[in-house]
Amino acid sequence: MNIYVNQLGYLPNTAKHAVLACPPEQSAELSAVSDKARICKEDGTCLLEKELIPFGPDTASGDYVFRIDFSEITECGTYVVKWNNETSYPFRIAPDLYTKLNVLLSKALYFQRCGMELTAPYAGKYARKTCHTAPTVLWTEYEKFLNNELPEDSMQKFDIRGGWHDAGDYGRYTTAAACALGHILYAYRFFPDAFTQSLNIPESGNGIPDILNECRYELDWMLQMQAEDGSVYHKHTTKNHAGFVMPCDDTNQMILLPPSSMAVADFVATMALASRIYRPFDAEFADRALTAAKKSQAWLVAHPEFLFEHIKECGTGGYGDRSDIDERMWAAMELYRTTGEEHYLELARSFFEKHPNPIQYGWADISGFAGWALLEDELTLDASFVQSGTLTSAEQDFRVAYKALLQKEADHLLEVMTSSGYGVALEEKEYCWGSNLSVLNRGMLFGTTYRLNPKPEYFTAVVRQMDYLLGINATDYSYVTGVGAHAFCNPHNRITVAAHLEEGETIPGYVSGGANGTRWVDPLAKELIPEGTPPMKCFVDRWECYSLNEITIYWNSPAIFCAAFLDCVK
Ligand code: 9MR
Ligand code: ZN
Repeated sequence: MNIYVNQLGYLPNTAKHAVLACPPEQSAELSAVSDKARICKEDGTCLLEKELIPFGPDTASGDYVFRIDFSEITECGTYVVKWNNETSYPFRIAPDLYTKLNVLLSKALYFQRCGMELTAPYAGKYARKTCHTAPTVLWTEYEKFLNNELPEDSMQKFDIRGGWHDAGDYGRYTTAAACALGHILYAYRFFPDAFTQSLNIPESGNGIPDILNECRYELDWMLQMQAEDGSVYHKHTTKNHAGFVMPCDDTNQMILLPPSSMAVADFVATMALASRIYRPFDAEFADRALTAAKKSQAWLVAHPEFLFEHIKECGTGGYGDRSDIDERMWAAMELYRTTGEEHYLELARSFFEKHPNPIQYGWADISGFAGWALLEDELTLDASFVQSGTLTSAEQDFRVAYKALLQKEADHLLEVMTSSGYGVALEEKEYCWGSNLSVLNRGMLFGTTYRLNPKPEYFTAVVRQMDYLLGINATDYSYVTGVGAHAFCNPHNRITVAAHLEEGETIPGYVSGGANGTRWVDPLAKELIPEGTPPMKCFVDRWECYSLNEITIYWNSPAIFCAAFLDCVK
């Protein structure tokens, strides 16, 4: 039996729940105990006694679940939940929990930086040497290069540097980068007050919010991924993943893999969005980003077909896709929002009509970002924000259609959430590789819906998704390193593995991929997790388990969005 709490804690005025779970065979015994749950302060004084709320069997975890609601406690402090002889991990109630979480989540991106030395003033004991600065070659010339079949001077070499390592590997992938930047730039656009803290990075103090400084590091790399003709390379990696060595010791040849239409469209969208966001701080960069976006948009228009070649000889991340409608929709929508030119809106609408459910926020389907662009002025909490241009009837129409879809999806997901004993808006079949991204995507969707239609249920739904991430899940872990009394601490991250840190030590602020019921191809996960384990429990905190416990930039980024929402939205 276990009592699960949000190990980070709870905001004073939001919904607070804990979950008491046991194996189904103990449920009768548990129901017979008439004890109430007690919410106690650190010194043992109990503030509140609450009846357990029986939920019953929870399919995703296989547990029999009771819930404890203690929303009425609003006093700041450190608490535990007790029931019978069980005690939860301690947690806090405080107004700034999500501000602090956001700093950690954002600073983790600094630790992903490639192509520069991380020095002690910013990286502390995780300081490390520079990496991946040697020239890159094209995949089409790579074999010849290796076999010395091409004279040195006829090779095309590219000096591409910087960006964030994607994950526990050292690759850099355009669509993954766009996904992370989309979450973060919109988090900043909608909730700028959540980003006033210093991240203690080399650019700190330059008058630009640090979150934008950090994103700029990725944007500058992305700009280099644009080819002469306006297409954009899909990825920039070695042929195979490096071993578990420090990035500076990964000296394998870097390669540029061929463009994909998703990469081009994502590039257009990200640059058009960045152009708007950075304009008040750096007009030169804003112009450059927009020019780059338009150049790639011209390529997209000239190449209306879906383009993606899965190159199986290259063993790094695939980031394959089956459709580029969502990316093209996002690109057109961002260009419309940045330039005000009507034809982009029409183009975006034409892709919208072709998309069955354009409200996704993951790397494979980023259609929801187009919705954020469409509704930007309605979603932002930035008091100084002024939407340029007038609202045409075509746009008005589009907004009505989009909002109806969003509302429908949010209501459907509320039902999914209500059918989970743990309050997570994930169906049993949705615990796949990176399930925490799906959880956080739902958090972002609820948050977006709440801003348009402030029903308390949507707000609480955002809280519940973060509760899941931070400890109210059947694994007993907080899925953010360094956050909570029992946070996972063995991420699949080459840097922390190669550094041979002490037991339990790790760089804070990383989000784990989370439970993965599909068991996939990961040998240790398969060995350690018995067949038939309920999906929410398919997790082990072992660094070898790449399909469970890797970290990525786009698992941190939606957490940044949700944390910023909870920090600012009342
Ligand atoms: O996050 C990706 C996940 O959704 C996919 O199922 C998985 C297999 O294709 O790949 C994940 O992405 C990995 C990427 O390919 C390479 N860098 C690490 C990423 C996280 O595991
Ligand atoms: Zn690197």
